[in-house]
Amino acid sequence: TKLPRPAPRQVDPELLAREIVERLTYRIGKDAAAAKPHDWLHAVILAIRDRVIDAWIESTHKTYEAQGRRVYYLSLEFLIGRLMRDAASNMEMLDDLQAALTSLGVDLDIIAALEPDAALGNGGLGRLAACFMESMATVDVPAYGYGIRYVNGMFRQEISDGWQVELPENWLAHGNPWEFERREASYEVGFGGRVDPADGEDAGPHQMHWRPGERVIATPYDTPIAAWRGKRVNTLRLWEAQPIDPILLDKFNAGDHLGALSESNRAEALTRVLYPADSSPAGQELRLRQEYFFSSASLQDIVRRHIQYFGDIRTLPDKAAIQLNDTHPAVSVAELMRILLDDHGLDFDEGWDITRRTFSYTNHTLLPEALESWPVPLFERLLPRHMQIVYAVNSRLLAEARRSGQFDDGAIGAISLIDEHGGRRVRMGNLAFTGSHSVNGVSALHTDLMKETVFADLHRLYPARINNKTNGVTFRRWLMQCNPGLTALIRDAIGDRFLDDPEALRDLDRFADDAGFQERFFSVKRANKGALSDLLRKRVNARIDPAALFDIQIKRIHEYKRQLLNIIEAVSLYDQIRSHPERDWSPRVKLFGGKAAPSYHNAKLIIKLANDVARAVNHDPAVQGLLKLQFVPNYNVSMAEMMIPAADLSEQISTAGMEASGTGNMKFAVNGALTIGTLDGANVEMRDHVGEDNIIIFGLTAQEVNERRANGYNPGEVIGQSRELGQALDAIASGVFSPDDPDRYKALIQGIYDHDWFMVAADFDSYSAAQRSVDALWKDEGLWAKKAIHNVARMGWFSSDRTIREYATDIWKLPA
Ligand code: DL6
Repeated sequence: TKLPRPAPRQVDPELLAREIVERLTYRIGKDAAAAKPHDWLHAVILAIRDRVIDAWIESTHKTYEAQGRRVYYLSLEFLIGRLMRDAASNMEMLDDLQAALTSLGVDLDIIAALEPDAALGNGGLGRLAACFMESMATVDVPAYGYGIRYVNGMFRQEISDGWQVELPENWLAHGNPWEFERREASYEVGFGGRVDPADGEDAGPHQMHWRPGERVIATPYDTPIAAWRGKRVNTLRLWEAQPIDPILLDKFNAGDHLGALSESNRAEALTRVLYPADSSPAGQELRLRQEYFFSSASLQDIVRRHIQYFGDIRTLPDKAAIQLNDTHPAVSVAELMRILLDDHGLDFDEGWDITRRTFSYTNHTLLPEALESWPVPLFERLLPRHMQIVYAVNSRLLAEARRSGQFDDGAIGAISLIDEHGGRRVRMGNLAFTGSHSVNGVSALHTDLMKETVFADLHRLYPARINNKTNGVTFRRWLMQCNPGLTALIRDAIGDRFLDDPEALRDLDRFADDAGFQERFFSVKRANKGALSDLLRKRVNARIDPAALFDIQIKRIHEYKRQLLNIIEAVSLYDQIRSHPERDWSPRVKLFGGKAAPSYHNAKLIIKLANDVARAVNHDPAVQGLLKLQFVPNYNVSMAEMMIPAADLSEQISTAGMEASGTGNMKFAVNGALTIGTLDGANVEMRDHVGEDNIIIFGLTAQEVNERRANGYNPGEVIGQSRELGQALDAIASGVFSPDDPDRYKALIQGIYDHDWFMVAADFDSYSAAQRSVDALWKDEGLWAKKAIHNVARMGWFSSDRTIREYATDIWKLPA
């Protein structure tokens, strides 16, 4: 039977204005005269949301009717940022919205700035998940994203006396009009307790009965994610932990008011905070509890949906493709096995076959400290049934490896799910690898290195499993929304085709030499730089000249990303300008932004150093108008949307072999910044696409880094041969920039002399020479513009739509 559905809505400014006022009146309970900017924001979001919901319901019907395979993207992080402009633009109602608000006397920019950033992620991995959600909708992949609804997402960074201070960011303070609580789809998630053999005559040989000692409720909140042109709307389902008994009345009545709430507090703590660790596991019980909590709730939901629509658990792999975004959800492999064995009575081999055909896994880092593993006693205490399953999988895995006759004891040890060195630990990477039919890296170089390093032995055992899927970014947010000036200029030149097919940007190539186009290109860039300068003046009272070269490094602060190399080079440049004021220097503004994990001492010290150097340089009249440094506090998605369109030079200078891909590198290039970078991560493929004349590459390759490390690299000797490097290091180490605490940077700099794991000294001269070539190029406006335009024109391949199409065809086996 056909059930009634509302008629599709029209969009025109007048109607939209009426709808906004209606939402304001009946949903928020205010009239226009009393409404505050936040009320308008919510009323506007509700009006946009209604249109998104129409398309959402339509998409859900379409998916059910198709009876096809759905994708489930499990990720502990979704760094989605603001949604209002994104949704309005994707629903093609931004112009009408602007007109509607103008007629109501409301400024869109003012209310848009009030929307909090949903910062449920640390950096690249979480932002990639957000781009993928939008691209999956856009390329018409029926998908659910599953994650955690953290109350406090990424911390707010303040800079106090140059030091990072972490404060809680409360994105839910004014409520969240985007989400829908779905209590009816709640599940219980257990921890601890004991495991008994399953009773009953028809119990399978591998069936067990887990009796958890503790239980919490997982309640989902759904956010619709709209495709470009509203073609499909998918769901981001985030879990919140709730207690089974919100209050223990007997304790309360006995006068123990705090004790009565203890269970409630314990449950709520589970989804309270995002771990602010990037590339290193938090190493805490709560983190493992979070991982299992969202994995179990998501798996229960997926299996429930499958049984409801298809009836037979054995067809799960035909209808569900579950992508593990790094190892954070890797315990899902054991959880699905538990469900198949214990709840559905399948035997082990059949369960394992279904599991492997359902899961696939993406690796995002080779850094040893980021390869998650959990102490066996902790894993066993928290997840006793899963521990049994891990052991059972492991014994089969190791038997298979032995049978293959390819491995000695050392290699068998590397394949094992249990790391036997020191304390015994469960290796989550190996579990994810073994339990998946596909394992992918995120750039060509990274994938090659995966095969040679962390997964070398597993790769030998399963040579067809590793594949590459180079990352991408959504051009809707990272070009069309964040850079409307450039988007309009491109449309003017080559028409609208690139809006639907980013590869069509290639048509812009023929304008690279056109002086008139170059001039218009520069004037868009100058306007973006002006807007950023205004913002920084308001935020941090910085005075920066939009005519200078904007040289920007924004990303998490990490030694391998080498903000330190950039700062040391700035110190050296500062020295050179002072020594040779007569030279024709190119005026530069160096901008830094990024957060350091709170427990990462050196990263926090690097932030302080950036601020110390900035203070000295910015106050020195000798370099006025030639060099300026600014650390931009609280870098987040919204700040990236301002900084990237304003950049002339993008710093992608990680130690080769250490950055898995990078995605900031792509965002800058498509917005017309030139990249100065190493041959690391996706920089390698960017060079291939934009052409080596249009990117500034320097430094050791990944292979050379390896060789240097293997052959007894001597940084002291390298420093001895570079006067400029030696002087800059001495200045920093001797307290020139920290007169209040002259020894502040001694140990940091000594680390470069002693071991220099990140090859700062080895790459310094090459980096410095590359920077001087940038200075020279800056003086040739025409040539600079030509290269920048080639970058915009040739970056279409780095759209996350392309990446998602590759996942869909190669891994999820969806019809093309
Ligand atoms: O794949 C997304 C992103 C890459 O672009 C970065 O190069 C990589 O560092 C980042 N990895 C992480 C690692 N976290 N863990 N585990 O964020 O992934």
